[in-house]
Amino acid sequence: MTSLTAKDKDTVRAFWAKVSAKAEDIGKDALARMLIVYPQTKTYFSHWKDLGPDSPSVRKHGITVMGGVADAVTKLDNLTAGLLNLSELHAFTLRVDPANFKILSHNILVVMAIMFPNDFTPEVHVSMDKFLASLALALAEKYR
Ligand code: HNI
Repeated sequence: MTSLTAKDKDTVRAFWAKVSAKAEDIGKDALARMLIVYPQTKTYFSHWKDLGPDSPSVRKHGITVMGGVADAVTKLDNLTAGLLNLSELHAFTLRVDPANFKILSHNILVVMAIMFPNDFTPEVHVSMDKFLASLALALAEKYR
């Protein structure tokens, strides 16, 4: 996994500055999309009453997840250390299969491309893809 270049980091920070105001909508849509397109992920949310796109639980958790992404954007220089607690939570408490991190990251990219077609250039796409892959890797750190 190639690490993030200085250019990637600048691109991620600049793009995030543009889209972060819509982080709640991105998170909600990405989570709702993940639950529909990858139904096996529903097992982690069986305690929720409603898993539909308009469910308050999905909206609330979409906000939570994007809070984690926003935090990661501030820790681009050391995602592994920065996300250690979150990795522990997902590995030991929530027991989320790390393969799902890539799945959610993919859905976040798809939603960003839909919501910001002009800003989501191929250059932004590659840097955001590398950032979210590094985020997934950092979250999987405690599984090793
Ligand atoms: Ni995740 C809780 C961030 C991927 C299942 N998740 C959180 C919290 C954050 C978070 C932040 C709240 C922690 C706390 O309460 O202190 N999750 C992220 C991020 C990603 C991610 C940044 C990847 C981009 N989580 C996933 C995936 C799944 C997942 C892929 C399962 C498919 N996460 C959960 C569950 C919880 C959770 C389940 C607890 C939710 C609840 O109801 O308490």
